[in-house]
Amino acid sequence: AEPQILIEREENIAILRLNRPQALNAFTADMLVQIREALDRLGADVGVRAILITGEGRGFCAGQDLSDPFVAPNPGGKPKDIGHLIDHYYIPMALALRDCRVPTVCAVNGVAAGAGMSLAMGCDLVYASDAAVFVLGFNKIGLIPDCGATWLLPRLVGRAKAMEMALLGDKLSATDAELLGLVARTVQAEQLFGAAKAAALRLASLPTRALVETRRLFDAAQRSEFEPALRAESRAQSQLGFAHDYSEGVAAFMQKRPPQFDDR
Ligand code: T3D
Repeated sequence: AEPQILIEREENIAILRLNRPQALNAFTADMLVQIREALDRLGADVGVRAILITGEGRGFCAGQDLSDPFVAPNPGGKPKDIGHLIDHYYIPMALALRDCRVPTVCAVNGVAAGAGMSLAMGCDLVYASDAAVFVLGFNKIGLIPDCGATWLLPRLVGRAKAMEMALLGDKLSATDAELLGLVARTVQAEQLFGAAKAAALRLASLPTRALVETRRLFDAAQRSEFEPALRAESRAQSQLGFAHDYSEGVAAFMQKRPPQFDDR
């Protein structure tokens, strides 16, 4: 059988491709495990300084594979426990993405539906092809947005739009997604991969540890008052101040040369 994800290395970035194009890269349980393992493994590899996630074929990811016997309801039979799938497969993947030790870039090449949209939203930098479409779709199958969507979507687009997308489940074009702040940038389809790769390479040249701390503090600040956020910044800054990348960054600036960052 074809591998469900493909991993390539290019310079100091890793490219992770969802590879079930015939089903618009819908997730199977195996695939979720493989994505989680890849994020952990690549994030721990000092040769990898950014991870680019994209989909093979015309779709990015259609969310849970609804024909997977693991979850597909079997009329008349015993109902399946979706909670088991969420707890053991989706949550570990969502946490691996949130805690990834290098920055992540998503190139949304086509439709991102259900948990596929959550995967995209969970990445640090999201670029979308002008052919991409975003749809939660959970409402149509009697479920709630998951894989972090209830947390991520209202923060990205605000409650009003998040409610509209979740309750009505309409498709959003890439252009609208950019206007709403759901993606950082929309790029012409032919240029998407190149633009996302260039961004990943740029991230790879920057101080990884500081970038990952920035993600952590942005997320933490969402749950915090202003003053605790100031204190958390101070603690993180103090740690970073003792680290190599800070001395290297300042030295490189003073000596007018490119920096060589390597903290993790
Ligand atoms: O158990 C649980 O469900 C819990 C887990 C929750 C996490 C979730 O992600 S739930 C949400 C699951 N996803 C969806 O509900 C989306 C279902 N798909 C669609 O609504 C549409 O396919 C799209 C809007 C994504 C794209 O539409 P379109 O018209 O571009 O393509 P299509 O013709 O519908 O799909 C192309 C093929 O992919 C088709 O197969 P075929 O006919 O060519 O053999 C279609 O069946 C297949 N496909 C699309 N999405 C899925 C899928 N196969 C399995 N699972 C899918 N999710």
